[in-house]
Amino acid sequence: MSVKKVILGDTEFFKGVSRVTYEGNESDNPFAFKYYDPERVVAGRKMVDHFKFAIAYWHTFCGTGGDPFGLATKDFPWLSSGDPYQRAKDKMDAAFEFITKIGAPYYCFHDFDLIDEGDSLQESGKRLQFITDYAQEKQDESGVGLLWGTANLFSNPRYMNGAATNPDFNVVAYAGAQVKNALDATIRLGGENYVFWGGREGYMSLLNTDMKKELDHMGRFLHMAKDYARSQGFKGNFFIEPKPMEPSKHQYDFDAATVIGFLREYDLMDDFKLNLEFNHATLAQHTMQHEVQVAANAGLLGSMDANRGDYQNGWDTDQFPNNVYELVEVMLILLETGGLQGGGINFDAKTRRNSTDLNDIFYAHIGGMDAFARALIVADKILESSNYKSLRNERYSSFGSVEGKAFEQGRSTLQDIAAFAASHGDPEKISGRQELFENIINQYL
Ligand code: XLS
Ligand code: NI
Ligand code: NI
Repeated sequence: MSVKKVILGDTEFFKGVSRVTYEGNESDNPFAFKYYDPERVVAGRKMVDHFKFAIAYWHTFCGTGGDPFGLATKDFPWLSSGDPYQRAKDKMDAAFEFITKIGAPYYCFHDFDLIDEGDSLQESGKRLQFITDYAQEKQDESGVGLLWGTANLFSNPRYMNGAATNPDFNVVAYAGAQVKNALDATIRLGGENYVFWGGREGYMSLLNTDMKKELDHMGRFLHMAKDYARSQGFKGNFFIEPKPMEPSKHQYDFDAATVIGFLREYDLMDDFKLNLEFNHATLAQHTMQHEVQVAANAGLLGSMDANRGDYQNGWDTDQFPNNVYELVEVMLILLETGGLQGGGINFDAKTRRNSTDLNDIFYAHIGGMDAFARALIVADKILESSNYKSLRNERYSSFGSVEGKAFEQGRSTLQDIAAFAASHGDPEKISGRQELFENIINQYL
């Protein structure tokens, strides 16, 4: 899928910026890509298809910079109408103007990013249908697709004790109604995937929590959602997005390994994969590389939420990704394991609270897309031209011996390898040469 043309509503919101194009790294134009060239083929695929970049509706068009210590700082002109329906249309005009100007082939949303929640389930459903119709028009005009939809099951106070894992069945059922509507919208808009991020699916204190019961409920809920979507013809993937904490003290979808265990236990492996987020990985005390590798090992690497954390702050700062060295490590794994299954790269990132110009939104996304593009090019070169793979393989070469193979293939016993050890004496010290591996990335950057 690629963007057909720039789509303007009645008002042009991002005045003075036209379609962002690739100009190469000699260009000084801050509104041009230096590395992201959608048509360029790397490792057998166009860049546009490697990444499937998506714009996150919530941060980019709804996030006005408020934090626990202060009010909104960003005066988004598309939020000025007093009428929720008109405001939603204006916001969508701004969104499609930005998405088509930046040339992203996809976007992602929560139900109530698109339009404000109403004061009853009925009114909310009506609103969502209204804006889904409008989104359909916008998508058709532009060629932009929906990478994934989701339901916001964490902002409304009714979810303070959880959504699918709420101890009150009334709330669980309400969450079900909301997910049903969000699935309907996603399906109608040709959404390729559907995400569950369980911000409030967890606990604040185990003293008042029956964890086993709550996890069983979550398993049931996900089965129901999946069965409903399949019955409506949805062919895409469901993704679970792990995060260890924030807003809950402990979230059930802690990290990739935990989610994979959950999916196995509740028999959801056939329909669900993972949507991994950089800043969530680091909150779980992992690197993103670790999370990506864990998911790929299980064949469940679905999609990514791109951002970065902060070395000093311990929370989800959701900054735009710019650490090319780190991204190269991620792209190496992606290229070696066959890439994302069904998903793409969604910029779940926000400009800083004091980045108050509309142009900042362009700089941020251009920077992020360029960082990924550069990392892809470098990772491909490393795999194609350096001795990276052979150096790593060499570390495992002793498993190529007769005894090593017998071990790997399950043909030897503990007595066998004990006898092998007895006849071979103390192993030699073999360096892991970490610094040498690290230098390879720098050499190709
Ligand atoms: C929050 C999550 C959220 C999900 C979608 O930390 O990243 O934005 O991506 O609900
Ligand atoms: Ni996310
Ligand atoms: Ni996040």
